[in-house]
Amino acid sequence: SPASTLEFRTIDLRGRALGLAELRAAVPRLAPSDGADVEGTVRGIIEDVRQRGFGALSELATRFDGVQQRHPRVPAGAIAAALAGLDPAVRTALEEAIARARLFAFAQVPADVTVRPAEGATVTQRWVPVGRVGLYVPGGLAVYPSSVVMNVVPAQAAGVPSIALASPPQKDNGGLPHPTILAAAALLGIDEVYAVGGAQAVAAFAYGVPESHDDEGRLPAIAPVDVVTGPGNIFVATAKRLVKGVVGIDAEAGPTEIAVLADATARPALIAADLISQAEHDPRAGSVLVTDSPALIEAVRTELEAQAGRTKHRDRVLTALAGPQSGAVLVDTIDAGIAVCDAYAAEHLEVMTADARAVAARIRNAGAVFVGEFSPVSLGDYCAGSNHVLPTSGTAAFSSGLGVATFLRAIQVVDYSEAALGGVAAHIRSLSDAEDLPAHGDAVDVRFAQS
Ligand code: HSO
Ligand code: ZN
Repeated sequence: SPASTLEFRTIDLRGRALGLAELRAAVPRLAPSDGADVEGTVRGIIEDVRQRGFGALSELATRFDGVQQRHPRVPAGAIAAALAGLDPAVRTALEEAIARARLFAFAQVPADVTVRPAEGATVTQRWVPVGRVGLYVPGGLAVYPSSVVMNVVPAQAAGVPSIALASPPQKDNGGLPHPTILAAAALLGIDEVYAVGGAQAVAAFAYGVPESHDDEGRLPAIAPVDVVTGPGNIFVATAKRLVKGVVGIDAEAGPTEIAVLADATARPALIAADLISQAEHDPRAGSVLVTDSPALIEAVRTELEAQAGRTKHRDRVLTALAGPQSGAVLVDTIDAGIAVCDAYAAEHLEVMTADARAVAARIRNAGAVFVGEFSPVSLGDYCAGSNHVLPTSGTAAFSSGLGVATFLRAIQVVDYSEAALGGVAAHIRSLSDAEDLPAHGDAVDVRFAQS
């Protein structure tokens, strides 16, 4: 039941010297749901798509989306029409978002490196993009053209030659995906779009759908992809987990999170606005304030009460703020606050302290850090140039947000001359004998045997 008045708990860690494990247990966070309950259903859908191809996709579109569909490929004309119908202000904003995201993504493309361990010997790390990517774009409550930008731009900057997009068919849009999604695809130059939702889209991308024929003629194939990215509900997340290994996937995104590390100099109205902005996504979203100032907590609480009362998605926001995944964490010092933030490893961390830049530089675990009062998370969600697909649920401790690297592999290229191989032949012999794999040494020695 949605909360009607503000609840936002305080966790008081003052006077307690907690280690990392204790801090991780103390910070507000939902226990991750592993999707075990929907796994059976999702397995069934994946198998069905693998075995019956377009027949299965068509039946699932009727069952889950309420649309009749012969083939899910969105016609080029429909994509062009969606762009023509896009609000000009949204178009201009998306174009600016794309330009800034491209600036950052193209700058990330890593250079190949070559070392020369000896005369006549080189070892190279050569970066190669994956051949094909499938991007899933949800179509339910959350229709995010900005997420199309954030997924497509790094794949294009990486040089991925083939990018396909799937998004659920909409009953009230003639069985096409949401027009804003189609328009964003058009702006990015993506013309391969499928009206397929949920686990079936992930299955179609992972295994491909072979060409087939029906009474009306040919049903062209969907080629399998190498990497599936994009957010989605529990069915999509479970499907991605199940096809992982067959294809690469981006991180399994949990509910979005914001942490704000602030001292008494911060402006409570800004902190409250930013906590609400991410709580707006999802009743399970996490909004966390970490501070050494009890007075700030009270002031933020007052602001949350006032601002939440007049925000559009009030019920969702109040539910998120009241949840065990949200609250204020009170610490003795900003140094202790940094330790709390590193233990929490937020998807988004805002730093609003007297010397925000210096504090931000000391943060080790976060998906993205937003420095000072003019760098809110909303900026990063749309127009900063940074990517908004970021590690959630503490996974920022070991993983990174979406970027060019998501779509690249490093191939190691070994190129030795005869003399260079001769220079290490005795070492290879010693090591192969030590591992009781003498044929390894033989494979080198045979090259130097007189015949
Ligand atoms: N804050 C979300 C991304 C988003 N916000 C999309 C608005 N649209 C997760 O980083
Ligand atoms: Zn957001």
